[in-house]
Amino acid sequence: MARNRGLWGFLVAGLAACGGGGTNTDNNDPNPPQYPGDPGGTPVQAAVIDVVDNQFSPNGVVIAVGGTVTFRWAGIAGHSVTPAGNPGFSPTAGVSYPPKELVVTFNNPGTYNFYCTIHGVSDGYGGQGTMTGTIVVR
Ligand SMILES: [Cu+2]
Repeated sequence: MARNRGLWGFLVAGLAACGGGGTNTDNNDPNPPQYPGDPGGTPVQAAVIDVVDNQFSPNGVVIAVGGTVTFRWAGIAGHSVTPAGNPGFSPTAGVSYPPKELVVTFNNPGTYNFYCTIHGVSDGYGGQGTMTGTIVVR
């Protein structure tokens, strides 16, 4: 039981440190989240990213300037789509559940990192911090 309280304390502290959102670029974070980066390949006009437990699938896409990314919630747990640093994008989504879709149009070239505020923060949920993704526009 003490072990469980310790874990929950850690999780609560992690969420509090994050402030429920923001840019997730805290330089004092000893374990900052990793982003997948450019997956390569030919840009497409429209891509779909499934928001599942607990990852973005795929976690990297390349789209053409003016193209769209549709985020499609398909998990049991709640997840957000939150831009990390610059450039950002909008609209975004706070912690959400199916059925939900979020369509974002990207009109400027760049590398757009994003994460889930629950599962992509620092060490993340259960020490995994893996719910991050990268959209490359070129
Ligand atoms: Cu999540």
